[in-house]
Amino acid sequence: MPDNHDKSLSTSAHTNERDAFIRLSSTGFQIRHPPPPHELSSFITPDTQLFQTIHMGAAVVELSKYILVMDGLVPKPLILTLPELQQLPQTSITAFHECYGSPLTPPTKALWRIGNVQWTGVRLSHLLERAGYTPSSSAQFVWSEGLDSGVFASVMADRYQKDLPIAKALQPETLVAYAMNGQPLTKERGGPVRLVVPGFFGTNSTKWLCRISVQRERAPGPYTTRFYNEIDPEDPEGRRMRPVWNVEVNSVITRPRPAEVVKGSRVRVEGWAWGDSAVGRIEVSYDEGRTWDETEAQERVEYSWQRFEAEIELPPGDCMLLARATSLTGQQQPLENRRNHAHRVNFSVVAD
Ligand SMILES: Nc1nc2c(c(=O)[nH]1)N[C@H]1C(S)=C(S)[C@@H](COP(=O)(O)O)O[C@H]1N2
Ligand SMILES: [Mo]
Repeated sequence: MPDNHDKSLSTSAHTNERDAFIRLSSTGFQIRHPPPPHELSSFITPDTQLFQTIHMGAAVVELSKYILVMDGLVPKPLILTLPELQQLPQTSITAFHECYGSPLTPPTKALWRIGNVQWTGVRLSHLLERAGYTPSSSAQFVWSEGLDSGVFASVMADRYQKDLPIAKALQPETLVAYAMNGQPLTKERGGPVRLVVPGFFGTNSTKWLCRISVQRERAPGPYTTRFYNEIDPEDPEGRRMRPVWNVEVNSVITRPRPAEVVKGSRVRVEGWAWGDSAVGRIEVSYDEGRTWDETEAQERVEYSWQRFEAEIELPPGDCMLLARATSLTGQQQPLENRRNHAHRVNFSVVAD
């Protein structure tokens, strides 16, 4: 008997992408915290060091039933099994990955939920093209949905649902990914398939991805309406809201470490800088920002974070070092009160 299983999955009108959902492996909000910045020493962050954020529980997915649906304002809706997706043109991209932090409290604290990894999958633009997408005034957003559901902050959601502006969905960096750092996505990472939106906050990279839909309006679910909108810091009246999409310029100091005792007066400073726009200049200060020493961040690889190094001359004694990055588009890290405010490290210098 020929095995029609895969075929019937791709053609049956009754196929429901949610049939692949088995259960949540645990329920409720779950964060796996990243190590402190000074332990993030490698350019590519290994999975063991990369933070995880899960709102309602990690979905356990039955691979043989897994399908990805693309529908909405496209002339030829798609249904793809995992093997079908994996046969499409494959792309890899190195990109920083950052969690916005809690959507419940104003983001004034730095969390350093940050890493830098390589994702592999298919360009979302390629899938849109296969579905016959053509620009129109009605196609404004691309919605993405995960197989997870449940309660977060007392709000019930029947699915994790996000949206992107169509222009970002069409960018070559936006991927439907099935691997990270060369390995298939684990269950906690959103396997078998997730969205990856380099340059945008992690919240937009829908895990356990099962449906992509081209739509006219923003998505109506709680993760785009109640959660993950913020006051636009550029509004002088501090009232206008904006979706949590583009990552603002940010940086961390990885050397010296907190409480390190550095010998000799020449102190080597190292760190990472990132943002939706690439970073150009990095400034470091050891006098609370009265004076700054300037250095250039290393060039960005695709959407990677960028290394910076500086050497500064310091007198013996206790020191508080500050670093702030400026993007090539002129955005600069604030010194305080925002989630991307300048990182500070306290250490001391002793004579050689
Ligand atoms: N389906 C689904 N996708 C999701 C989430 C989720 O809870 N459910 N969390 C989001 C958030 S807030 C972040 S920061 C990233 C985290 O991805 P990671 O756990 O692989 O680091 O996934 C995003 N995608
Ligand atoms: Mo997040």
